[in-house]
Amino acid sequence: MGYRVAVVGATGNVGREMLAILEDVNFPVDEIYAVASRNSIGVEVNYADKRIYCQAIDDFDFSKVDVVLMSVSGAFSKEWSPKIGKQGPIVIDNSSAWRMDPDVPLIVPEVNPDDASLARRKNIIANPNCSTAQLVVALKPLHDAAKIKRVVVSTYQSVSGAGKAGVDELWDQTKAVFTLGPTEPKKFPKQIAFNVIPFIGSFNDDGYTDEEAKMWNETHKMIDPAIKLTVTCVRVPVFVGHSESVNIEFETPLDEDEAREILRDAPGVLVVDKRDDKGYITPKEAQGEFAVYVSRIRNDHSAPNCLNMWVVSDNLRKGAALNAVQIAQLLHERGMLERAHA
Ligand code: 11C
Repeated sequence: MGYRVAVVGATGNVGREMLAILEDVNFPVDEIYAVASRNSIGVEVNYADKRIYCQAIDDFDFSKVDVVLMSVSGAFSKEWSPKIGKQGPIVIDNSSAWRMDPDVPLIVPEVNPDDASLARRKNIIANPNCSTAQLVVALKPLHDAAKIKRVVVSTYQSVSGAGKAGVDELWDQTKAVFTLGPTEPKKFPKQIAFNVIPFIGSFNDDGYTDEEAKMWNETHKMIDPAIKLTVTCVRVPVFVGHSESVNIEFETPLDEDEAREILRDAPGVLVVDKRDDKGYITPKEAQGEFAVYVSRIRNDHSAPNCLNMWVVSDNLRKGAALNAVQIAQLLHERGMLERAHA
């Protein structure tokens, strides 16, 4: 026996990935519904070998489902997640709206699965920002081994993090450079084709961006508020896959060999770390995969108890849809979606 599942925002990049991954991981589904805004009524999406047609969120009866996977804007989620949660299902929300709410668990199943016990407080669970999700999967096992004091991260984030409009802009600008000349930027503040942009999200008063602040706030909530982080988020002309250069300072000694062994045993991590051309992972290879890849693990010769590493993952998967589905699996394993069986 399975569950009744609704995917809200089913026509977007992440919504479609959610439907694909539910099938890939054989999540026990009895009934599946695609839900979206009124503009998408009747739009067809695929689940397994079926076509399903989007229903409008305003008319949808959420009391008939057990779990909702939600991929919508923060403002939309602020309005809708509590309304849906009050009707009974647990909402697993991919937006930034609820992540720092003390009554909403923020979960990466490999990192803090026990926080799922708080899910019924509001019937909402938050999925972290894509760049945080892959970072914490790699940091947690190292923190357990040698207590992390400080992390310095620079990200190289793909345009799909900014949704379909981001993907379209890179595609259009890349073509235009060879034909009509560069087009005016719309989604990104500057030309992204053949360029990099050291700015994602919006500026905070201290000069950091909200994307950068999400990475330390969410890491504090999921792993340990004592870890100091400093972050620079950069958009790069890559379609899918976020990369991160990560420097870690530990309280106690941990060398590159020990870190490699710990990460080889860590859930969700795949270490690809040899000193040859095939011995490290780029976003192109991570696209469509489930793992968080760690490569280029090196002792930092400039400071004691410090390591460098390179962390890459598919931002639409571990950074969004896969993590959401893994949360649903966690709830299933812990008997927290029992309504379907009542
Ligand atoms: C990006 N990480 O790459 C952002 C997108 O808080 O869920 C995700 C924003 C969020 O643009």
